[in-house]
Amino acid sequence: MRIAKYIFVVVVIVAAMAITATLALSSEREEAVSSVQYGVVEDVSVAMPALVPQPRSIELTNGVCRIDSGAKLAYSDERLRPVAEYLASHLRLEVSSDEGAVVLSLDDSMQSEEYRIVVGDGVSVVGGDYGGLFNGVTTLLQLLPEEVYGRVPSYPVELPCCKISDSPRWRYRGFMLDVCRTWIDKEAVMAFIDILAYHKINTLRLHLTDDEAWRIEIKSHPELALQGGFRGGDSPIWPRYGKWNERWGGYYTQEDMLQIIDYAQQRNITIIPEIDLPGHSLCMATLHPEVLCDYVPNTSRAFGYDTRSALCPAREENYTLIDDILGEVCELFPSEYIHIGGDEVDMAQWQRCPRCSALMREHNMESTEALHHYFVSRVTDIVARYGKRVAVWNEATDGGPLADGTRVYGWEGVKESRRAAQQGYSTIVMPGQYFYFDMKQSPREPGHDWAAIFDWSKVYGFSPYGVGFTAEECENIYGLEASFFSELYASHNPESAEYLHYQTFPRMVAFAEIAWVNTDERDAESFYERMVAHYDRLDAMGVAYRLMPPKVEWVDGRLSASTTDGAKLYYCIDGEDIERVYDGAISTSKPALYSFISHRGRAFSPEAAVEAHFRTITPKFDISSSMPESERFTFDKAEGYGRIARTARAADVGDWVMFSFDAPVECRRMRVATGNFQLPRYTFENGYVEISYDGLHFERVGDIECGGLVIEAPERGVKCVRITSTSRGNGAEWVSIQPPTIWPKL
Ligand code: TNX
Repeated sequence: MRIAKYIFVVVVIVAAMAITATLALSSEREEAVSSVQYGVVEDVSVAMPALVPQPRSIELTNGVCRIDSGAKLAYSDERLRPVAEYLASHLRLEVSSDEGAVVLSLDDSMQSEEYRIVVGDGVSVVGGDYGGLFNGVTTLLQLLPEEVYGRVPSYPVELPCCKISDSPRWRYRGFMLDVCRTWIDKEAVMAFIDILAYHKINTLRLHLTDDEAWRIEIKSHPELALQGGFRGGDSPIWPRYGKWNERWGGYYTQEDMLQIIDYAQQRNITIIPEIDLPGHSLCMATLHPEVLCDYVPNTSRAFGYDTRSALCPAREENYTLIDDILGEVCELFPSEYIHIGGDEVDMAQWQRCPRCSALMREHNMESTEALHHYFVSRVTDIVARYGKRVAVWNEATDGGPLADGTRVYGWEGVKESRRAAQQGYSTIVMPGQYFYFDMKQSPREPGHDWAAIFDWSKVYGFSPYGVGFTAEECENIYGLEASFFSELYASHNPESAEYLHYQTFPRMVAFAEIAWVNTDERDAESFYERMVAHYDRLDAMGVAYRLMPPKVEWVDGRLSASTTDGAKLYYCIDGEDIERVYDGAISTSKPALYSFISHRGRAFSPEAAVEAHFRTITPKFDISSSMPESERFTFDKAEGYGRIARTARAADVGDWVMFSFDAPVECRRMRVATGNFQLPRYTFENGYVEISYDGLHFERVGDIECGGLVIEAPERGVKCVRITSTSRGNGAEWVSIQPPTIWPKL
């Protein structure tokens, strides 16, 4: 992009000289020149900007094409009006249906989603269909200065004369957004659709229902969204994941959803809805306890991943309810497929259910997997009656072959994705260890880690053959999908897009590349260069992507830091809350005191430092509590710093957990917490922390957040820390207790 800017300056100078010369000419000539709104400047050439994803073929021809603000944007076919308007809104050019500097058209002999661009004396974008043309337009935007993403191009704009031909490897380049665990409103979804569209993603699957929420209006059962869209406060749905004290959430009305669908369609994105059945249905079951196997309404408080959440497959009325729901869903969404879930069903409840047993006997079913198969088949029939097909998570195939045309999403791993493909299903490959962007990007960053800890480079490294798919299996891959499950977003300021962006970008850039480009060959270094050049565009789009951690070195008493992604470096001295600009090596005998971070635009890196900065210590301590310890997860599990411990019952107001050290611990920082390591689950929902230097006198140091608290710079050696609950229950039958994390004095 820098070269392009340099050339731009040259062109402006050349243009200025030309204008000066023109002034000397006759008035008729003057008129002719000023009416030229676009054209080629031949004696100037310009480097091709870095394009992501990389097009199949690029040929650079001579010169640059200059376009003025008075130029028009024309389209050849009424069907192309939405994409013409889309492009015009970025370029701020007038749309015309006859002639223009930029012409959009269709060529039926080309494939779906294929396009070609010719930049010469004007710009022509030709698509095999609407999608093809849209793809071409997203490439055209990348040929232009990045200001187009802010919709403020400064005219004239210059783009290199070239010919580009391109088409995607996979017909389905998807992204799944979990809007349940964290409520993501209509505007935020649209804003994210914009960013996805710039990367040629063509499917957005909305995970609309789960244990924690129901996010889509169902007119025949309005309570599902009206009540199920909110948790906490006076809602019957229990609060979770850091939003404890308020009624929190929302849902999409059908009208909202139509707007989202339209908005996405203009951007070549199909919205696929997911109604997660029969598991992950605790929200629905809280509102309608009768859907469960257990007849007795089960009103005890429940939590995410709760085992009482599976619908009873043997309760006939459930199919009527599902029919009502899916009837509306099928009508609302134009997509061919409706995702009906099928993941993580706890079948123990079916095993205990007399109704399920009777049904199994009646149909000679030998396993609860067969019962699951029965359920999925019944729902498939319902969906088929509305003219649609079903998509399911991979576990749904465990009970036997599913109806022709069923699409399977392989999420548990590569093996499961391959199995679906071997069995002949149209398969979406989305193994968690490559494509779950709720996973951490390095060990000390936020995120889950059950599938893997990985950054963009692992995503970029994925190729079907590389992970063992055979050519035959590849035939059945319909596409790839990346995803963002949002349990952890709720406690990371969900009112801003920052956490969503940070987790998904630039991993999503790498994903867009491999889902598009038709090769299994990878060159991470050159891709990285292209990706960093693309950061100019992400900045202009306002994406808060993750930068690589700065590289930090301490050599001969000098501490230095560097980045490779064009970001600015800052450093912090431990104990101070100031970010200073880093402008050269720091002479110090205490490198561990310093930590570094980088920023550019809204993007930022994780903290980096010499290893000693992160070192923690493990002094001996004891846990005591007003609650008895669990038999299995005894307190000594946490006392050994290895694992977490549990209490044997839920907390009540006034319950406490105390950490008592054998000897007072001098430290610069200490974190004490209830709950699990990554997710605020099994915590004290509300409470406060007290510290004692002598084991007798306690002083309050703060309220807990997400179950714990970081105590900064204790004045003296810490003898005890006590966490006290100020609320009753936490949605589980126990409280988890983590070992403290203690950073020594530096
Ligand atoms: C597994 S993906 C799940 C989700 C969680 C996710 C967290 C799937 C079918 N089930 O319910 O949110 O892991 O990474």
